[in-house]
Order: sequence, then C-alpha cells, then structure tokens
Amino acid sequence: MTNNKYVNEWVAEMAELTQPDKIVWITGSDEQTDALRAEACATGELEKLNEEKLPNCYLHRTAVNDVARVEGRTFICTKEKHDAGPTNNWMGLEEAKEKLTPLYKGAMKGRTMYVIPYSMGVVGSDFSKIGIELTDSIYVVLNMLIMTRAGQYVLDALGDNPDFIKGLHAKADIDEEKRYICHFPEYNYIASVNSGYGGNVLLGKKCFALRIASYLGRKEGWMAEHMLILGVEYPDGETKYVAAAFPSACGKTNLAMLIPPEFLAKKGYKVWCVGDDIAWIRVGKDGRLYAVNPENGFFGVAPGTNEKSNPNALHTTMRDTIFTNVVHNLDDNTVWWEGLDNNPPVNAIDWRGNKWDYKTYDKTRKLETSGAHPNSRFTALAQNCPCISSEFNSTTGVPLSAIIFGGRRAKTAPLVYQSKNWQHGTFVGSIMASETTAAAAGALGVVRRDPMAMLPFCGYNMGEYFAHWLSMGLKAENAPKIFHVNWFRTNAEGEFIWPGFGDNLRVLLWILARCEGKVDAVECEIGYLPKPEDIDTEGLDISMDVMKELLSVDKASWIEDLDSIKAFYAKIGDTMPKELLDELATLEANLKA
Ligand code: GTP
Ligand code: SPV
Ligand code: MN
Repeated sequence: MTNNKYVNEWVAEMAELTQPDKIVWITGSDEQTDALRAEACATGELEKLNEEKLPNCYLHRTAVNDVARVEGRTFICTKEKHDAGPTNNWMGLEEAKEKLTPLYKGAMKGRTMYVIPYSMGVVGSDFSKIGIELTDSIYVVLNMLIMTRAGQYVLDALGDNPDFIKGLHAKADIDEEKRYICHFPEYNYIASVNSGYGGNVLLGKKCFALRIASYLGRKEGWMAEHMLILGVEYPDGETKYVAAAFPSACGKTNLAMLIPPEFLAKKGYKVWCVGDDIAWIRVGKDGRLYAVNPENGFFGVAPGTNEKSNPNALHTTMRDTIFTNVVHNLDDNTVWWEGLDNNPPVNAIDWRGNKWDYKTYDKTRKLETSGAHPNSRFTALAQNCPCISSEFNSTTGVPLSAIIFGGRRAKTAPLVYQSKNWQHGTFVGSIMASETTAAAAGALGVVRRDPMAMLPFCGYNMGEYFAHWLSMGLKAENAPKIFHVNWFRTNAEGEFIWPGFGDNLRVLLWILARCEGKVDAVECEIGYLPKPEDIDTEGLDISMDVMKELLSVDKASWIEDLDSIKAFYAKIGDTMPKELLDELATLEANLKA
C-alpha cells in the first residue's frame, strides 16, 4: 500500500471501471505468495508438480485459443498515426477508448484485482523504471513475481512520484475476437484484455520493457532492445560482453546460456548469462555502450531444451518454475516437452488438457500432434541459473564489445559477417529477415523483414527508430562493433549445416577477436567475412568445404533479396534515414559490380 495519490487515484478509477469484488496489493511476502499459489491450485489454475523432483514448480494451461503473442491485435495508440509508423497497427485515442471501455466495464465482477508494483531493473538504479500492473489473474501475479522485481519495496521506492507505467490487464472471456493489447506511449499506459498468455499479459515484458521503453529511450537518449546479454570469460579471467538481437524463438536464451565446447572449456573459457531477451542500453562516460537486463527471470521456450542443447536452462527450471502449456506426466507428476529426451510419458496430458498418446506425434504436423505447444514456456528465476553473471544485478550495466544481429535463414545469410562501421551496422540490423516462429500467432516459417528483431516491439515509427540508432552511434565514441550471424543455414535435405548451440562460442570468439583487432577478415560485398580457417573447428565433424560454404555470400539470393529490402524501406517511407538508403545503394552496387 502507498500514500502515492497518483497510484491510489488510478487504482480507484480502474476498480470503478472493472468492479472487482476485492483489491489485493501484492507485497512480495512469502506468506502472500504461498497463499496465492494455494488458491490457484484450489481453482485448478495451477497444478502443483512433484515436490521432490521439481520443488516449488507448477503447471498452467492457457486457453487453446490463447497460446502466443497476437501481433494482429497489438496496437500503438497515439494522437497521430505517424507516431506509430507504418510497421505498427495504429489506433487513435478516441477509438481505443470506445473499444476498450466496454470490454473492461465490470470485467472483474466476482474476481479479485491484484495490484502489482514492479521495477524493470534493479530498484533504485538509474537504468530502472517502475510499473504497476492491475490484473485479475493469479497466474499473471505469480509470473510477474518471477519476471520482475515486485512487491511493497517498489512502492516504497516510488514514494509520491507520479513517474510509473500503468498497466491494466483483464482476462475477461479470453475471447480472441475481443482481444486487444494496446500501448499509449504518450500516456505511459498499457491496456491488455481477453488474453491470459505470456507476452500479451506480463505487461512488464514486451509491452513496457520494449514498446513503451523504446519510445522513452528515443525521447531520453537510450535504447531498449530485443537482445540477450552475455559475458565471455577468457582463461586469463577477463570477461567481454556482447548483446545479440535475434527474433522470437531464434536462439537468444540458448546463446545466452551456452556451455563451451569441451576443448574451450578445458582451456578455461566460460560464458555468463546477464539476460536472455531484453537489454536497456545507455552511453557511458567513456563513450562505450552499457547494457542491463531489466528482467528478473526467463520466460523461455520449452521445446528443444534438453541436457545437451541447453543444460543451464534445464537446471534453471528444476525449481521455483511455472511451466505453461507443456505435457503433464501423470506417472510421476512432472513435465515433458518435445526434444527433452527420448522417453515421452506414457500416461500423459497434453497442452490442451487431453489424454495424449506420444505415438500419434507427427513431425510434419507439429501443432496438431505435439504434446507440448511449440510455444510452450517456462518462467524461471534468473538467480536459479547456474551460469548467471555476477553482473546480473549491476546498476551500471556491462560494457558491450559487440552487438550481434541474427535471424533464421535457410539460405542467404552467412554464418557470420562484420559490418564496416556503426552506420553500416545499423543498416545490417535494419535489413534483418527471419522465418516466423510459433512465438506469435500466424503462419510459420515465412521469411519476413524483422529489423533489429524489433518489428513486433518497436513502440514508434520505424524510420525514426533507425534514425535513433544512427544518433546513438554518433553519441558513443567507443561504440561496439556490429556483426550478423545465422545459425540456421540448411543443406539440400533441409538439415542445419552448422552444429549451433555450444559451438556458437567458436563464432563469438572470432567476433571478439575482431573487436580486439586480433584477427584478419576478408572484405566482400556485404562486409567482412572470416577466413574459414579462423573459426576454430577443433573437435567438430565439419569439413573445410562446408565451412567455406557457410562463410560464402550467395550473390544471386542477395540480389533477389534486394527487392524485398527496397519494398520494406518504401513501406517505411519518408522517415527512412538517407544514410541507410545510401547504404542500400552501395550494397546493390557491390552485388551487381
Ligand atoms: P524468445 O524467448 O521467443 O524471444 O526466443 P529466443 O530467441 O530466446 O529463442 P530460444 O533460445 O528459446 O530458441 C528457440 C528455438 O531455437 C529452440 O527450438 C532452439 O532449440 C532453437 N535454437 C536455438 N539455438 C540454436 C542453434 O544454435 N542452432 C539451431 N539449429 N537451433 C537453435
Ligand atoms: C517473444 O515472443 O519474443 C518472447 C515471448 O520472448 S513473449 O513474452 O510471449 O513475448
Ligand atoms: Mn523475446
């Protein structure tokens, strides 16, 4: 509770609108959290899992129509359409009010409204910002208690300050036709209704820490990005940090927690995870860029997580975790998902809540036949991660040596290349493309342009976002070098050519060696490529020919891509910075020379 009149007035106003039976302020105390867990178990909203095997872990199933972010129903609501820009759905303020008010009216009748005070970033740090989410979902409360720093101490830190982000979430009827995720950057306000799933309802995450924060970052001179942050510790004990932007379900969590290949581990290399999804970045006094992870936990993709691909993630989820839409193993009251191991449970309930026979699983019809939804997730505490960085709670952030962009491309993009400078690197980020994944509702595997992995998350005009990137490079005299990677090149059989996961450290080491000026590169049409022999392949079953292929530029497919880039830039229209149009002209000339 608080004496902050801005908070109290707003809570009262929202309660009058939604008419909850009861208002409960989330304190973060163990007693309150335990009571909420017990209540959720009593109503069936959560199922308590095997306390011996998975202490303090719970299972939740969302509605079948509510399993991913809904980009088509996500809106930026501003006075002027221009400010949302051509890549966002825009809704005017009046229309938003007309649409949303009736949906919220009485929506919490018979329910409890929970008031969640939370901080994105360490409470009290210059990087951090406070939010208050009102929700009628215990699932949301328990997730927010993992994903953010939440509770009474955040209200205490806020004091009587009006500077907080408001978020109103009501489950209503989980009606997908009436589902709206609306952002009002000019009013520090987020409104989410008719969903109970992850990115749509954990309002601190994509809604605040990316869409609202990107808008604030432009206004205040910093950046909010869809990036992991990791540290590579060298055998001599020095640690270098990189941030990497990959689209949803394209490998951020996996890279952030990677385990070095054996020969590198033996030499003493280690990787530390600072964050797996979001980075807030500021210019330091020394002209370098400094990054913090504003989150407190991981909302990670479950399928494919196993003892080999990402043991750190798996261990992180062994306690204090909420699993969403995975398989329930009734024999020992644990969980399972495709790609965990080769022992699917025999006595099992699938993500839809039905009895599930693993023998009916058909790889070519994943969505229909899998036991765990392809976008099933775990919500786990960062502090439970075996490789969490000692800088996780840093209030000043970690200095970035490199920024890495990457997508899921079967062809076109090489394993890794370096941009020529910040402006060219911004261009490389702006022309990113990736195959769509199950993280958002809609078609899968379709290549779309996803600049800086921010297409669904940039809270303002994309052309102005690019201009902001360019301006940050001018402000940061010692800006990181910018690279592009692609772990997802496939052969004629559609199999991945690069082993990926832990072996991606081999590529990171080349990137960091470039940042130090310790290794040469080959200049080509798109930037600088490694010499194939400069990526260490010790212990890998991969031929020099394959390495050459991975590190080649397929000119024909790049030339084919030019049309799509031009169309995308044309869509952005007159806010497109001239510098990037010039870079595109240079790329075209290089490719056609
Ligand atoms: P969001 O949480 O949606 O933002 O996703 P993310 O970028 O953190 O993606 P995540 O690391 O969870 O990876 C998603 C999928 O990519 C999983 O199915 C992984 O198995 C797969 N993946 C991750 N890294 C690699 C890699 O290096 N190679 C291959 N082939 N697949 C990978
Ligand atoms: C993503 O889709 O990029 C996620 C998951 O990280 S969600 O929180 O649902 O946005
Ligand atoms: Mn994400």
